[in-house]
Amino acid sequence: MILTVATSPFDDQKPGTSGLRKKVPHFKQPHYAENFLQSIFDVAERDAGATLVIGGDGRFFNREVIQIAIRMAAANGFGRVVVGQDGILSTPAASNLIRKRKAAGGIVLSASHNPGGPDGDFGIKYNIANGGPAPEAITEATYQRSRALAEYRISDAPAPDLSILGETMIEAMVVEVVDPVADYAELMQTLFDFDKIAAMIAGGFRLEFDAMHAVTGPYGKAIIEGLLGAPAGTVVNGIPLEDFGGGHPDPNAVYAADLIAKLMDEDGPDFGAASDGDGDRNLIVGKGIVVSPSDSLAILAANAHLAPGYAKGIAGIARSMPTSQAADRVAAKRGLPLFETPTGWKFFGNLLDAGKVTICGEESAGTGSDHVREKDGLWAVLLWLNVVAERGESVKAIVESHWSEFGRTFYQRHDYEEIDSKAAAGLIGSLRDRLASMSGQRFGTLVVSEADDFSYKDPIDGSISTGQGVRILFSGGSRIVYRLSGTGTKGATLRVYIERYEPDSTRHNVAPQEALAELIDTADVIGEIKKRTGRSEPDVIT
Ligand code: G16
Repeated sequence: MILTVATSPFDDQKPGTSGLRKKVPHFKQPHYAENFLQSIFDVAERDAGATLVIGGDGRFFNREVIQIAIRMAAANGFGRVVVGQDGILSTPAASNLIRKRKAAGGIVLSASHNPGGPDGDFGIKYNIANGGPAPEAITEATYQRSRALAEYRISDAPAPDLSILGETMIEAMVVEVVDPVADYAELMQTLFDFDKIAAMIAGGFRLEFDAMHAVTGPYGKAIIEGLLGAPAGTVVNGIPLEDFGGGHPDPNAVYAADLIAKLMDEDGPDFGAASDGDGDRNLIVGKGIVVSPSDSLAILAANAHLAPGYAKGIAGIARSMPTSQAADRVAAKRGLPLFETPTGWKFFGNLLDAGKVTICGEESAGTGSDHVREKDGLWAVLLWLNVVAERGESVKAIVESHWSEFGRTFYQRHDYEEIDSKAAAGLIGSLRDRLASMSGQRFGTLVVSEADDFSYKDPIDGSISTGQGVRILFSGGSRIVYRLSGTGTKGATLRVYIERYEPDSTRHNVAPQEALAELIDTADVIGEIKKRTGRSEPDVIT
């Protein structure tokens, strides 16, 4: 029976950079998840009997909300739900299924790289029919709907057992439980030269993939150990756990320190990689070198044609504004269009749909292509492996030859986490107030050439997004960018992005901290970070 349940609106269901993310206890409030799901169903466009894809990264509370989502989908006119076995789907695999099944959209349950567990984070994201995150117009409409919601609809029938593959019914809706890996693995085989990579591995190339006890464990095992024939044990932390084993499933220098240490050892593997909670981020480490995400985007864009799926070349490149300008230099040299978008994968969707770009990426460890409409961690790992196999060079050699061809863009992101929200707003507000007088000001050897608050007009649908981050540009191409994260769940996180271009290859062999020293000091002077936040050091540098 379909029930209509009376509810009261919550005032804090505004989606951030990527869906609604809150602490688990917050999500556990009565009606909280139901209200947000009903708000999505009320604004999401679909025909009667449409298909909905549902999956999540397996974190704590995933099972409960999947059951609720299925029972609500049955009460909201969907004809079929396609759900990953045990409720598991990586974010890129969900994107692929939405596209392949011509679904009206998908619900992805994840808080990405944020920690999980009873006091950890949880999230709900809605993806549209192209497989990508809902654009701002839809997330805003969802928020407005959530503020006025008075009731939601749900079936009182229990959702089916999600451990069994196959079809069952709930009300008039089919629930189809699918293997979470199969379609995704099939797609990867259309893009990359699996034989060539497998031959490289059989020839003694050693690799390690850290799934961080998150969703990519089964994907990594099936693809890297299964299809590519890497020895058992190549995928470490490969069993998805509800609390990620107590770890922080964020593939960066802090949380993937063990993997990085192995790659810095002469006797260690040749190639290391990691992915995050929901499988859309990636970390690439070569022997003796950690590849910065912005460099990875530029290098993959410059080499993608070496993989069969991109042999015809790429149409263009898109990067989020805070991502370094390394990719711009590839685009300029290769005569390709380059698009600079606000932070958030949702801004790439229209460009990909219109065929304007093939490769997209972000400084936040995300790279992807037009094969789905999400960033894709394993895809990046496989493209890197394909490039390494094709070039027959080490990761380090490939990175260094890229720098000598295009110049090196030194880059760091400094995160100040859980700072006071008012202090954070004050810092950004003060920067905005000073923008008009900034041009021409000198800080040591640095002269400000331009300063603005980034806004973006989508070239396809004309929508405008303002207030996307304060940019201070210096003559010579250096930059400092300040913005507040849209994915945190406690206080505010200030992100400061710092970059400097160095064309001279005799000066490439310097640590970023050293190459960026003057800009790092200047970031504090201009941003008044210590004074306003009381913090003398960032919590994380990536
Ligand atoms: C999400 C978005 C990304 C964004 C990242 C960081 O990634 O999909 O586009 O770059 O958050 O956003 P912020 O700087 O606002 O915290 P994920 O992997 O968390 O879904």
